[in-house]
Amino acid sequence: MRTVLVLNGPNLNLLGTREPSIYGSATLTDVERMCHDEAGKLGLMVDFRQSNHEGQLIDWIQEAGPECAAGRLLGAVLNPGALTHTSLALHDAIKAADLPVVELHISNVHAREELRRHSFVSPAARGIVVGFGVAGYPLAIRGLYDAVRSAEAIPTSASEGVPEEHPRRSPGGTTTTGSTRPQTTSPTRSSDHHRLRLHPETAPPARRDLPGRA
Ligand code: DHK
Repeated sequence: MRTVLVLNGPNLNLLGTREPSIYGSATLTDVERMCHDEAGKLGLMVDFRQSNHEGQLIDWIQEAGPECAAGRLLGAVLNPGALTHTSLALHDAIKAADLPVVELHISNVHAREELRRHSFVSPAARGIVVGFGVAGYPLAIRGLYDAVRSAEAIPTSASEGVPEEHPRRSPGGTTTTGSTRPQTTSPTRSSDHHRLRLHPETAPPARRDLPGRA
């Protein structure tokens, strides 16, 4: 069973009492429970952590890279707290680890002070969830799961015809495989590859002609 890492940065240990008009009344323990509930529905485990220290978050991201490459970790949901707006080092760590990350903010940072509108993390993130309160955590887990599964369903040119284990592209352009991840699709013929480019759960609905149009 694969794990999703959920990382929380500075001051998020104070959730529940910290500026509740902005961050709500749920505690970080409540959020952890929500993450476990959502991950359970997806057949994932959760590794939920919080630190007030930038270096600790960077160490965890660095350690997550090989776990992800080995197929034991799906990726990470990261609420970097205020480090969002200051930390090029977090950006670099995500890139260096080649880690799929969903950046998450409880509040809508774009509707707050100007200084919260810039994120060093966003350019390194696979996706961003902003402004849904703590309900964003399960949304981010779901989004990460769908994004990673969609990417895994797209064969690389190096993997054409070798589909039993879904390869993951490593930074050097070679591929690594992980055998522990849950597989819901298993392309066995090259003719299946085109069909798998859009994951059924994430594919946009079929376009319908507007009423009255020929
Ligand atoms: C949390 C923080 O601690 C702030 O520094 C960010 C973010 C916003 C949040 O909304 O989760 O600016």
